[in-house]
Amino acid sequence: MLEPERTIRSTCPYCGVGCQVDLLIKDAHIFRVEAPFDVAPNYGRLCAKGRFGMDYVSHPSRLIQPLIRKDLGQKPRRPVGLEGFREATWDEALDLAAEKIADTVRQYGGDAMGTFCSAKATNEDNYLFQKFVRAVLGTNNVDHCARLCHAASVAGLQIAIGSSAMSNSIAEMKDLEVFIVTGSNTSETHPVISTFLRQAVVQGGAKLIVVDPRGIEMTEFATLWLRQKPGTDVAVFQAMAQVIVEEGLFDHDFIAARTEGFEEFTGSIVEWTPERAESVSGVPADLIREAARSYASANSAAIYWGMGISQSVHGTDNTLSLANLALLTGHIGRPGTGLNPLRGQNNVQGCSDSGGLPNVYPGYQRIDDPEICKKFERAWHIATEDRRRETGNGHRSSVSRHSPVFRLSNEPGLTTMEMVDAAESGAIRAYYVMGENPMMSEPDLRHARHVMEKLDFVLVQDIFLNETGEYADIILPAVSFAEKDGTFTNSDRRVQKIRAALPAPGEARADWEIISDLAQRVEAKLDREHSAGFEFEHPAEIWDEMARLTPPFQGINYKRIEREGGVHWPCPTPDHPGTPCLFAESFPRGKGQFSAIQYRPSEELPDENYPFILSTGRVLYHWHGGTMTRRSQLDHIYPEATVEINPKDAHQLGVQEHAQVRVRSRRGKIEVKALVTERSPQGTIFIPFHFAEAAANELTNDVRDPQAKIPDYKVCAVAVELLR
Ligand SMILES: Nc1nc2c(c(=O)[nH]1)N[C@H]1C(S)=C(S)[C@@H](COP(=O)(O)OP(=O)(O)OC[C@H]3O[C@@H](n4cnc5c(=O)[nH]c(N)nc54)[C@H](O)[C@@H]3O)O[C@H]1N2
Ligand SMILES: Nc1nc2c(c(=O)[nH]1)N[C@H]1C(S)=C(S)[C@@H](COP(=O)(O)OP(=O)(O)OC[C@H]3O[C@@H](n4cnc5c(=O)[nH]c(N)nc54)[C@H](O)[C@@H]3O)O[C@H]1N2
Ligand code: SF4
Ligand SMILES: [Mo]
Repeated sequence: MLEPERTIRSTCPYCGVGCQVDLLIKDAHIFRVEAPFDVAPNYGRLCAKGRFGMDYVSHPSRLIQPLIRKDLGQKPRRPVGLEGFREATWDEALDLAAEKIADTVRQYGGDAMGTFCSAKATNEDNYLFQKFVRAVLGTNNVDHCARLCHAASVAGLQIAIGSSAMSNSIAEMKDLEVFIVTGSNTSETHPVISTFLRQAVVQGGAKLIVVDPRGIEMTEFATLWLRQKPGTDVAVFQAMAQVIVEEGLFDHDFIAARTEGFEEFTGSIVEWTPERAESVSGVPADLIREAARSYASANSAAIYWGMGISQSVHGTDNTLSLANLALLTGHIGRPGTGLNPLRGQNNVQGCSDSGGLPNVYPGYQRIDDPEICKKFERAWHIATEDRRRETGNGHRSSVSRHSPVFRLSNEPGLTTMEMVDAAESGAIRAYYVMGENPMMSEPDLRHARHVMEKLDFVLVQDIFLNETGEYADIILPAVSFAEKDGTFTNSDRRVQKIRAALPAPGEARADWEIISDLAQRVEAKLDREHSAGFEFEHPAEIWDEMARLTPPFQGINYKRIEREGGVHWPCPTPDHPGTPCLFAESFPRGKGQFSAIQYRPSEELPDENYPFILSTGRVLYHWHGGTMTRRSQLDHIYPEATVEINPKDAHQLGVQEHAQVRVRSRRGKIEVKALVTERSPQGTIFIPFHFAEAAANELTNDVRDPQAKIPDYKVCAVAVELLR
């Protein structure tokens, strides 16, 4: 057996569970991954990706040198592989990137930049990224994949309670009494969490209510399975609320003390009887009644959800319909209860927390609050000149004689999908994409490609050349999680460490180092009098700067994380224990807000020409656009694109197991291998979006939820035909 040269404790780079791992290293390779039994949140458990999926780190196609496009400046921009780039030194690549960015800002203003930070990168990387965007480029156009993910959960929870993180902890899961899992294929997407949920049922006798159109593995140990038609959640959850109200199962005291809007809400659900919901959703009325009684009469009951709720044209309403249930029953603010959106990426919670959003600084401090804005301007040495002169002679006009004084923008920036629109209209001229792959993850890729072709300048920073990198003018090679220090924040808000276990491949540098170098070059080109501050020796210093400016992080530092393994924010002071369970006393918005909402059908429903609903999502062995997992041995287990088809539909189409089929929508077509399975309800097919050669997003629709701006990845209309 191989003996490790060293063993390094780190955090899994895949999903938001944030499993703690021990990386066993020999000859500059991770040759085995183990999990410590004594450490939260996974206590020795790992899934296939954590255990076997880390080998992407040593894949020969890792980027090891900066690259510059050979046909730089040619329009329209075409996607090219490695052969379309030439190697460059860091100096050349960064200088050119800085020149292009500074040009864009000078010519069109900072708002002409569209920037994407990364839920794969650390809190420190993302803090610095948004600092660069805000304090140097002068725009709030910064967003990340959360927009394509839990945006509607965030929008709904903000309305209902004024916070958007998961309210309760992973540690509570094994002791649940009753819980609802909806729109979450937990055993494939948060596998270690699913083992705790399963333990609650199998060992603790907990009751699980699954509300999901697909026959996912979670249904196998569910007490109740409500199999609704895709996109009909509001009807089902409103009807559950109707039962709870009609049968008097609600919590009077909680409603009186901690909520508002109850009267209006009850008025809005009177007509949503289980029978009416059945006619819309196909879920038998009695099942809805049973689920409502079970959830409402438990001492404690929790709700967990995923993309089936959020990625919808009415994702915000879906979320509100879940929040209504928790507020009705008082199942929030205690262990074993709560509203729990399971966060997807390893650090999507942290990327948002660190200010990677267009409307807030770190810690969700609003960019349009003048006091907050002043705080950040002071910390980032902005407009100091301006302030001096203001206090000196009382008016600002004197300063604009030379050049306008730079201030932080208090205009909310554009969201991911709005940036695509702005790039199309020409309002955005250049992109900076760190650790995302929009050319696989955005809906309607034909449209997304068209937009990429038009941009003046595209800067990509990644560990591999992905489908988005193919459109880049310059590619900056980043190190992976295994080659740097930093922190990730998992789904239950626990800030945990990653630690450098391997040397950087080639000349690759940590994201924070790249950003800080680039930022200083752009500052120089824009003749900024003072640097906003990008000189750091170690990510711990970046964390400390962010924590100083962010009240809920102020009690957290690297030493403490080292000592305790991880700390749950909010943690306002060094002697605060951290907060695994939120909202015991009150909600951030004060009282919980009931919402009167109405069921609305999905946007693009099947018709004669496109008779099936397409639902897209994930499988256990792959990750999003596949950039990482398809460069791992996991790809041997699940090597090709598939479509799940119900046996009755397959029969009608003449499709046998493993036949090749073509799937078409109004936007594109792909060819995939059929899996004939009852997992798919009749009339709905399911395609994972991991495979570039048959990208599900060629088919999807970019129609969005009006509040959350999230596209509907779960319902569009397609046609299926047998190829061979
Ligand atoms: N293996 C793997 N794990 C991952 C990821 C990955 O790419 N691969 N990605 C991570 C990320 S970023 C995320 S966001 C999470 C996502 O985790 P999930 O949300 O669990 O992932 P999806 O595959 O999108 O599954 C959504 C579920 O919603 C159901 N659904 C579809 N339509 C509806 C509907 O109308 N209503 C309801 N209630 N449910 C519906 C689907 O049947 C499915 O069970 O996974 C994370 N974990
Ligand atoms: N059809 C369909 N589309 C979807 C969804 C769906 O359910 N259906 N789900 C949506 C959801 S929930 C999400 S979250 C998005 C995800 O969409 P993206 O975030 O665009 O997808 P990823 O493939 O995770 O992209 C991560 C990139 O980061 C790189 N990377 C990894 N580690 C590092 C690092 O340390 N530094 C840097 N710089 N780069 C790194 C990887 O190589 C990869 O290129 O997809 C969305 N798209
Ligand atoms: S459950 Fe998530 S964090 Fe844990 S090993 Fe699997 S992918 Fe990694
Ligand atoms: Mo996600």
